[in-house]
Amino acid sequence: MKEVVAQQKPTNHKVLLNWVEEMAQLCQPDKIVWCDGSSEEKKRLEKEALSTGELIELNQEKLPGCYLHRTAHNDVARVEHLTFICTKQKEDAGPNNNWMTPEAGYEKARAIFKGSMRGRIMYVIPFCMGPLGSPFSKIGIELTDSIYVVLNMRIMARMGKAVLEQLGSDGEFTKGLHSKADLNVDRRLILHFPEDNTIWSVGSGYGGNVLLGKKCLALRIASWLGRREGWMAEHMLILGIEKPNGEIKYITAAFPSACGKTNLAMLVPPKGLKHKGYKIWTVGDDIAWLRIGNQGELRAVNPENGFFGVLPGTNSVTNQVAMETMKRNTIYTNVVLAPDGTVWWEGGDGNPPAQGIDWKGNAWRPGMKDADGKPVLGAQPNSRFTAPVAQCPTYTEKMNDPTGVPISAIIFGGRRARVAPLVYESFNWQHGVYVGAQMASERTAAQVGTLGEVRRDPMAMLPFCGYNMADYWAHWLEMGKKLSKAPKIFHVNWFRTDDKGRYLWPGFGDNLRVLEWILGRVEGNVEAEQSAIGYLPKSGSIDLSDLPLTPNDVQALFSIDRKEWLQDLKLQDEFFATFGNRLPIKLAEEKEQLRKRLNT
Ligand code: OXD
Ligand code: MN
Repeated sequence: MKEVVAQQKPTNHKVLLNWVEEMAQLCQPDKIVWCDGSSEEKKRLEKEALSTGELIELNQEKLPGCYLHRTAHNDVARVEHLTFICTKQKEDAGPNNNWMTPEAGYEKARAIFKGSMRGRIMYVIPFCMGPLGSPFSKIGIELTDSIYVVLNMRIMARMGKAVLEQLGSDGEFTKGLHSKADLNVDRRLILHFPEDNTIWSVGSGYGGNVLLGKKCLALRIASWLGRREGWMAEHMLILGIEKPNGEIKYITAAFPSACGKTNLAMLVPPKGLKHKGYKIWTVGDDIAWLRIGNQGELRAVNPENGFFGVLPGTNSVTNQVAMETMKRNTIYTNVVLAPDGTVWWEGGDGNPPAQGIDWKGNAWRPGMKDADGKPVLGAQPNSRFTAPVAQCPTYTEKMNDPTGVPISAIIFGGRRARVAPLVYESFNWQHGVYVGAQMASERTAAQVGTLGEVRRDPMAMLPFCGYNMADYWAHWLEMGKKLSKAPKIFHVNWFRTDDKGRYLWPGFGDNLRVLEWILGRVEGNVEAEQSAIGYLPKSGSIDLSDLPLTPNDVQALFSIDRKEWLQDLKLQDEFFATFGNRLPIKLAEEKEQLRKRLNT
């Protein structure tokens, strides 16, 4: 190591200083740089990244402050098969996680980290998930050899000097170590050591694997901390619905990755409902930290400070608010670079450029085919934008409220062509927890694997629950007992298709129609019908005016096919059985009661 300490140390936190020193001994960087979060630092890092090609400058007139980044071709999504929870006991990680002992994890990863930062700088990023000083918030330190990571973390979290000040000389923090190493997939590991409050990520440069505040801390480690400390970390958007009388109700919604959380969080009221005067406020699009408030209500904070959203399919019709948000100060990852220095992606606005450079850095034309005759995509299907939440036209200062926002309803939802109806309400909290626990969804491009395959994804947390999911469900049930004003729990499915595979529901802005029904149920002023699976909207209780739906479509959207549900229950049986006797008895009972109702 040429120069271990390049700056005056900006902290006297001994544990932190010793740990940075120890990690530097392991990774052998040429230099250590403590990030202060200043705009000078941002400029310096951008300049450096431009000089190495880590960033490409976009047209600064059309996209001020925007840059393009390309990942390695083999490094475009989260790698669930290389993501591990390292606990002393295998049962504590549960069948929902890949597991290693902490000793094995540290040993394997240490061999890859060893000397991995030679010739590179190790950046020390102090960051805070949640508003600084809020009782919800947690501090982390990420050590990384990637400027892309530093610049993304600047957007995604509160970071820099103020965080070190908050940490003081002995505050607790999550220790995150990241190195790109050689980006070799055979030497890639995303390891979590919840018993040590530590994350080690090596061999990747893709956001979901390396922005350690996001999935690794704010979900996997935080879910573990939440159980210990009596709160919850969830894969949920948070939005406020302002009614014409000015009252705002907040809801959270858990959908699996790339199933429209960002779109719902930024919903624009559709033409047909505009006259009703609803306004939507975006508090968060991916993660919610939930605590019980003084009045026994559930309160939510978005721990993040930016969006890391999926681009393909995002356009001015599907998400006008996101398009506005990413017009400046945005990092685009893995999209087409047009000759005029702007960017394009499949399902984006306007026509593709007649020629451009694709996400792999190759010359690209629309309609190109590969050697097998398959279309060559210009943008990677999991291409992303990173943009500050504060740039969102539906941004609300409530995002910085240290006490969070009160939650009136929790929505679970998956991407399912069949089985689940458009919306239903659970009978009560316990039944709602079961509804979340049996969630299933088709696999998307956000994780490596077979697209479209249906898998159970309880609470949309399968890839993110940092401990045994059976214990996580028990924690949900316990939280319900402590909530004297528990939110109602609903399930939605925007993705139901007809026999020809056509989506039955228009989705996007029109999802407000379903949210309106949900609010009505919360306030007790719309009607529902009891069914075997929960409360369904009574005919006419959801405003479907001006929608091009045939009576058959409506029937199909709200129908429950008992045979399909009973078949699905068999898959639930298999899934729940993997948790053995750790499965809370109450969930097994809910499942059997559903079977009984379906058979009656
Ligand atoms: C995400 C994901 O990036 O869930 O939010 O993969
Ligand atoms: Mn997500």
